[in-house]
Amino acid sequence: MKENHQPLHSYQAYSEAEIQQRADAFRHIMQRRRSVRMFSDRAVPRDVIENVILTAGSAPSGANQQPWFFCAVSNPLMKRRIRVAAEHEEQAFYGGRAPQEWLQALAPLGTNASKPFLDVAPWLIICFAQSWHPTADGAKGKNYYVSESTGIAVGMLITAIHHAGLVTLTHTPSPMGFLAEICERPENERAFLLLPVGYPADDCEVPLITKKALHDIAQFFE
Ligand code: IYR
Repeated sequence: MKENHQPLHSYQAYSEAEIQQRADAFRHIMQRRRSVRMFSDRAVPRDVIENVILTAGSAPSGANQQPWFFCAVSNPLMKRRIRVAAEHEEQAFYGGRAPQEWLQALAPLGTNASKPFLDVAPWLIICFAQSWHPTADGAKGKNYYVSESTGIAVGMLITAIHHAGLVTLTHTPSPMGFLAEICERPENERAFLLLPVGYPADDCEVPLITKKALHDIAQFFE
């Protein structure tokens, strides 16, 4: 055995039939996920949020540097501050900063600068990416594959939220500088994504969209 290694104790073996059944069943679970913009204010217990963040934290990362940090906000005053700041940015975006082509791409989603979900949803999880790490002697240490790693962690976070029975939205107010300020994050971190988490509103609606077919997203070389 290599130094600092151990046998793969955690692997769970299944028969090929079980693997086929599990892959198919999980696809059906995940295909029910939708990005939700209309939230209920119903509370979600903190331990659920702790668990989905720990699932995200189990993601693979470049050199296992785990270059992510999550701020979970249920404090109403802080949610309000975030909403006000995000809507301020979005007003600039929808009111002129966004190129016409981008606004046209967003039109089918019916989004605009109003972001009520930012103070209605019981939790906001803000994901920060750590562009570098402070070394022992106070220098800037290099982090590897930061966007890839953080993107994978957020993908697992979204999967965990959906699997738990809650809904979320990958919200990207842009620019997101205000989030590091409000959350008082250190200078090596930049906001990566903001996810409101909770239950859908009773009258929740989602845009009519479709996902690409297998042949549009994959090619097999056998
Ligand atoms: N950040 C803006 C615009 C927006 C961008 C994408 I990419 C979307 O999928 C939806 C909206 C907003 O949140 O309104």
